[in-house]
Amino acid sequence: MADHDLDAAARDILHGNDRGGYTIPTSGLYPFQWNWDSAFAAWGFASFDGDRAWTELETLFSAQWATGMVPHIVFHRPDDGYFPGPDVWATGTAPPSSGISQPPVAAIMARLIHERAGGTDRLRALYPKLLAWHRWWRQSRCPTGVACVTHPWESGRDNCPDWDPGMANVDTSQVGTYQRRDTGHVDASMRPGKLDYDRYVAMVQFGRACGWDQEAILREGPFLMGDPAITFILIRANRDLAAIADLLGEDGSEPLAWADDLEAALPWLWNETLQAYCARDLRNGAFAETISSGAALGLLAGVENAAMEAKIAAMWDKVRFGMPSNDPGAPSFDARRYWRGPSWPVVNALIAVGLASAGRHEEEKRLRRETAQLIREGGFYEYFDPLDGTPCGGDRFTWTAAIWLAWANREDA
Ligand code: 9WN
Repeated sequence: MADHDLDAAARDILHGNDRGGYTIPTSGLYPFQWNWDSAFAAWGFASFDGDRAWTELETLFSAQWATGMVPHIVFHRPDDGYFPGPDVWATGTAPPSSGISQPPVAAIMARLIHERAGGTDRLRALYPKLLAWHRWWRQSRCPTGVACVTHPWESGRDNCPDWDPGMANVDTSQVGTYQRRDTGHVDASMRPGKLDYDRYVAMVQFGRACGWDQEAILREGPFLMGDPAITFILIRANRDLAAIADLLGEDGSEPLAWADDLEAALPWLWNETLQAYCARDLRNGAFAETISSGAALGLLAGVENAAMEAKIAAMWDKVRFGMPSNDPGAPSFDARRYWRGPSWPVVNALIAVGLASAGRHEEEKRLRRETAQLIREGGFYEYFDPLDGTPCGGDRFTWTAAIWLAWANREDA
């Protein structure tokens, strides 16, 4: 298919997944609005419909909690095709939502959307909501400095080996029975395993039992790990928010100070053995035993580190198509199992934003070329085998279509 036909196909996917003001990630597997998926969807919409791009973000923020948290899933309307649904989360919010968040990429995307499609009034209305969400991250997810996740789903990189140390301590003895829905939609070998799911459910049950009291979750929850990827994303998002504040004539000093504090806390995530920033368990200090694609987001935050970059370059050189989500040399590497190896076009796009900011144009082009090749040859799938390019997971995927339109289809300068 020629690139202009792929552009049309990508727009068709965004329209097809549009449920009226928000997009679902893909029909069947994910029938609700997901947080960071929507931010990327908005970036894709901005390439042809600025108004619809802002609407996507506005709908997401219409579900913002009074605390400032923007939930990871918004259940705008019932659908029993996904587990765990609103009755399991039982957050009591309107609209119903999950009780955790997801990577705060919205401010990064809002700035890119504004550059591409304008919409200063829409940005102005969104600004206080973005600020409140970032403040929530600072108050409720940075207990010792770096950004932490209270559930692997909060990281957006669900079963990546980053979370193995924390997952090992989650007690599943009281979980009971439940019916998974994901494996009815895609091949089970491409999804997290049964023990992973038992642990995910145990964490949801804890949150529900304490009424989603975030302090209790931080203090006693079954899982709490520092995440280099979210820390990098939040540093960048805070600086982008400060730039947005400047543009709007607001005072951006608060998010700038949050970014500086996060950067100052980064040494706690430095893994001397692996020579990289790695996920680390707040409960017992244990580091993840592998380098993941999260480390490759360092440049997004302006964090340059030669030792880590050499490791990431070596990881990338071991595969043919984009950045693998896990080091192919690690025993935990699994080329098709979700976040334990596959290349994710959406993460490649985010890494590329960092590469472009750092002036690494050759690497950015290479990542774009490899990602575009995956899509041209495999279609708009959720993720891909990084060794042979086999498409995996859900098809007609919103964020893959979006990043094609916003980034991967770009001609080389
Ligand atoms: C749980 C929607 C989401 C993405 C995540 C991805 C996956 C959900 C799941 O799908 O997570 O949130 O059920 O597997 O890991 O990044 O936002 O596309």
